[in-house]
Amino acid sequence: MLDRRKFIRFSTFTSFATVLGKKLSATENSITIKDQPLVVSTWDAGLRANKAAWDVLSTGGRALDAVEQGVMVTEAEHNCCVGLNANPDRDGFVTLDACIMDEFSNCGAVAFLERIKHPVSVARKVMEKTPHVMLVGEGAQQFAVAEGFPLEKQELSPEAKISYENWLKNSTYKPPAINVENKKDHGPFAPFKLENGEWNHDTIGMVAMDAMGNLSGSCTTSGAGFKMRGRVGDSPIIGAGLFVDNEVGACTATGQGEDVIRVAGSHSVVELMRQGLKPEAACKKVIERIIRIKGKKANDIQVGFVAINKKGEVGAYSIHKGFSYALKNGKEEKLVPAKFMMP
Ligand code: SD4
Repeated sequence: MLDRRKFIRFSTFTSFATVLGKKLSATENSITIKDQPLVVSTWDAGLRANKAAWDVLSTGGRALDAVEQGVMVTEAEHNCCVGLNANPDRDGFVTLDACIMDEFSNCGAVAFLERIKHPVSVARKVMEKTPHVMLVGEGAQQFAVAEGFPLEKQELSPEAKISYENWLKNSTYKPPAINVENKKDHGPFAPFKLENGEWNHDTIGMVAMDAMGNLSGSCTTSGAGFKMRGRVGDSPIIGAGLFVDNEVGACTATGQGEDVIRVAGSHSVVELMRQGLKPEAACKKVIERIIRIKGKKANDIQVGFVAINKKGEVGAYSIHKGFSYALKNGKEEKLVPAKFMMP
């Protein structure tokens, strides 16, 4: 039988759950609405992704569901660098990387995954249904199919076909250039500036806080365009492309994955927040660390971080001008240019 204290707590829980119209999976101790829900994600595609995340957050859903639903929007779009419609590797195959992490430090990832439309959802299945954190390549694909994900056709989207044919004319695999004015000259690593002067987005990373104040994050990408076959970047690496610590904050990264991995980027940002730095200051410190390591080569790469802390404060920083993040909460919805170290 329930004692009175337990009964009160239980009924508080159930009425809250009923008000929100959702089955809540959080423990009864965390049933306090102390924070407004919030979602941030990388680049302008984040604006559309945030809307789907907000549908979950604004109805009392879990941040984990929000960050999955959110980036699935981008995975299904036609763009250069996320999902099956993105640019292929140098052998002409689209290979995808993704990860997800929740408020309990559960995490799952897939890398070098082919012919599956929603890698982030496979990453979530890895987290929930296996004793592992990461599956790659053929094994990841087998697992996805066993879990009921359809195997899509192996074909390039019309846009990717054109990009790949253009790339094949020179097949350059030069170091990435950031200050280029058109697609033709860009190195294998996005982001790059379009002819209309806008920056193309690539990877989408998303971090969110739900109405319980719980944090989760996701990250999904096709990685670097025209990369070596088998290359995996930071995006599916927990601690590099994404890190969540429900006591402290969450961070995700975009840009040249090799240099994010080198400094365990997202984890480093969260650890700096743990030491008391605000999100922007923490992101800046890790960007400075990358620049210190790279020296002059930092001119040629872009890396950006965006982070939130447990208070719902948001911050971002990038090496170069041009990185922006999308933010949505109960009051506003906007694209915010990140501060940067170099023009
Ligand atoms: C990668 N970080 O695979 C990804 C790509 C990216 O901006 O975010 N580019 O390295």
